[in-house]
Amino acid sequence: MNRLTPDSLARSGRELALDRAQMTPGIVHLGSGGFFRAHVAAVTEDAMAATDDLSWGIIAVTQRSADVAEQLNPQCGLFTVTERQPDESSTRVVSSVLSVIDGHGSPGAIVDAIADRRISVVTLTITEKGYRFDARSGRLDLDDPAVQADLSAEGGPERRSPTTAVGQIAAGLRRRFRGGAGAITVVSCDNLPANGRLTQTLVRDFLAAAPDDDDDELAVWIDTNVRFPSTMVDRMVPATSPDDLDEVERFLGLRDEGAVVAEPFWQWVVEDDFAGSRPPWERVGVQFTDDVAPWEKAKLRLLNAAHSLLAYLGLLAGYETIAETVADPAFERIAARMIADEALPSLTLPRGFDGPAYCGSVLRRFANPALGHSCAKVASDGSQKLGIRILPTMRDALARGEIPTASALAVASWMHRVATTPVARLDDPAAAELVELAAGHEAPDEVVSELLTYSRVFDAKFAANPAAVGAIVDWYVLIAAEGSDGLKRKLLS
Ligand code: CS2
Repeated sequence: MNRLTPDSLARSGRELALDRAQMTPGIVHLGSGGFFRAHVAAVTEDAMAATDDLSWGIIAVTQRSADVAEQLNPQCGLFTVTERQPDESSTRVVSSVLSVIDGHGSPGAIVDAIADRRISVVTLTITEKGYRFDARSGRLDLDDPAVQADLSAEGGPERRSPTTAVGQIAAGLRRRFRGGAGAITVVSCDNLPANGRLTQTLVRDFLAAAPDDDDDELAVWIDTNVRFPSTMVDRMVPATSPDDLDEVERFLGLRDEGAVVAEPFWQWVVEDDFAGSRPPWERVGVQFTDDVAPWEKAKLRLLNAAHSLLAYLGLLAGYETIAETVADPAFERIAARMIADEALPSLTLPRGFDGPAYCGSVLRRFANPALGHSCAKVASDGSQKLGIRILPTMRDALARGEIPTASALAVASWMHRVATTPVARLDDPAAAELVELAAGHEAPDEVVSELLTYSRVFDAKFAANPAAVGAIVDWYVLIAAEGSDGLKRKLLS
């Protein structure tokens, strides 16, 4: 097998977009999954290529497994991104990643990388659960075993190797402060509201819980030298399948074990609040703004909410992908209703943002059959997603005196999945607790009321709202009694 590397690529007559000999590291990226490769890494390559500023090479870090390091390091960081549309696809080689640190095997190297004075930006795509925060308070979850392990390590966070992203950033900042390495900006790129503010709070919480002698000076240094801008990121990136790898190999004549596929669309809105220099991302279409909140909110409540609803409905009906699910008229109709009638009225849209057009484009993007975005992937980690994507819309609608029935279906179909899926197959960090809550209950109203006691997702006021609970129970009763066929009949009636 002839692997993708700079040499093999050159031998095949293709050129990289960047002069790798001149490229120096400027970014450390935590969480190097497909989304990072198709979004942050590709956009950063474009920005370097457009400006000849080659100081933004990326040191990528994997957090949970060595896979990406094993895929990309033998390829000197190179990988392909294949953009898929219904009737065409195009593949490019991305060369902005210099190397990958296996955070699992050598977590200390991550702290070293963040403390490197050539680095002035840390980007993160670690998914919702990677933040290890308590959604009720928006604070670091001090009961989380991994957080506890990072905090209790002998000698404080700098003299050992934290394994959580927040612990790594905190230790890296402490080392930068002590080593005089200069200002740095931490850019969260996960689907969380106010993701920058959240990251800042969690890093502060971590440092407060791991006190050291120079904490007062460190806190002042962080306030002056570290920024945590919020961002809104968007691009659908399904898991890469073995067929995808074979297709890229046929196209390139080289084997790329780190290949990713993505939809053509991407968007990145970034709060313009950086401590030092930053990549010239604005040159290639990244939008900088003073206020990202309306963008984040709109994307979470429209795109991500509809995605989650369709994922649970798709699993219920036995569909493999989001595209198949949204092609079902019953499901397309309820998703459209949820975002247009329930979510949109709850939003203050950013200037220039056409709400109805956005809703239409989201459903069209979902319908891209070439993407193969699995329902299972989008349905994963529901306990981390529903409270952010669905419940705020429901609360706002209830406050307006409306009953958000379409959003209630997202909750009911998630609950039905929790109650009917073996714990080992429920891909969710709270799987064991959720399944235990539902266990032993058959009656829909009991299952619903048990799951509503899960306070990391549902607050007591919501759980006691008769209109919300009634709407969820009604859907649950229908699903339990008549399955997806009965549900579809109802949705089309
Ligand atoms: C999806 C997102 O997996 C999920 O939960 O809703 O990853 C979605 O594809 C992206 O946010 C699109 O930008």
